[in-house]
Amino acid sequence: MFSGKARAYTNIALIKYWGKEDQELIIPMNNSLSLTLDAFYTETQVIFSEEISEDRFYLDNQLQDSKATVKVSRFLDLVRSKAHCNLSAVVQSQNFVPTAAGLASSASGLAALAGAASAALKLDLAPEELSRLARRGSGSACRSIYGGFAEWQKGDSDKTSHAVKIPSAGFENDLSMIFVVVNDSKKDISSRDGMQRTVETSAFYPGWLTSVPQDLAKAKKAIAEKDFVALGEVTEASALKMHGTTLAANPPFTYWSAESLQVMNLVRQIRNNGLACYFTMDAGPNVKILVERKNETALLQALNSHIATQQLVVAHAGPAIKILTE
Ligand code: 2P0
Repeated sequence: MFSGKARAYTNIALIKYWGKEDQELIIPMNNSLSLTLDAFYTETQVIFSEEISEDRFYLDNQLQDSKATVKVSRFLDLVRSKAHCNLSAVVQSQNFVPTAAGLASSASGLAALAGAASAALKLDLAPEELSRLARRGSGSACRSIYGGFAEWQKGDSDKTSHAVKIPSAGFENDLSMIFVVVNDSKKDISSRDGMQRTVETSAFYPGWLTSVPQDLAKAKKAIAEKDFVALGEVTEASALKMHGTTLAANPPFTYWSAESLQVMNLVRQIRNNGLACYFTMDAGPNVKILVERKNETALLQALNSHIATQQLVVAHAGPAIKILTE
């Protein structure tokens, strides 16, 4: 029996990943930059054993169906092949999220799975190798190997596409991210399907790709100079550009709901009143607001009269993946 356990934290991209150059290897079309957060994480234990004949996957103590299990099995196959192991595994995953409002993340989930499975089979991977492995499960997971700021360098092969830590002299500890959980009645389009449709059909996609290098450079300069306003501006711009591409896809789609727009407008209004804060959004209707930690309470007060407290989740910079002893 070979057992390993890991805890990985989710990350939110400030410069977004949107589109794949290679769908099988998950090589992205552009570099991205993220902040790992403390509020949401996944703990996963993987036990490879001769006593079972097929993989079993439990999420939050519930045995998952064959569709969810196949995804985990495919990922485990990568780890098994690296370790020359043909044992089946029991995977137990727990998502730790402050509310039950659909905030579970594939980034923390696949990073934790990569960490636990590779630890179980004693692969002893360096961070960049673990990042490469996590990337094969879900692109954004490769950034959750690191605490604080990380950049996923797209590279051009399985070997060269991985995340690296961005030196920041602790700037991430000056920041807060407030999640605004909004309701959405629309049917979901997974980020995997959404980004692929955008790459293949959106008239705006070439514009997105052209703009990323400048935005990435701005974000890295802002981090180096601890310039919150510059980082906030480019974060919001990157999200708006990414979401702009989906409107020109065929068929067109958007992850925004009416409530998302209301929250975005509220953020602009609060900013116009003198409190520096900036929004970002991912493949769903929730809005995340970046603010300096010293202004976190003031922002929560400003949001208070418009948004119910239960809809707000406060996060700060989180740590790197941790391999846990059982
Ligand atoms: C990001 N997103 O940079 C972007 C912005 C959503 C919007 O990475 O297909 O679950 O597994 O590589 O990583 C979410 O997509 O997609 C994502 P796959 P993933 O965070």
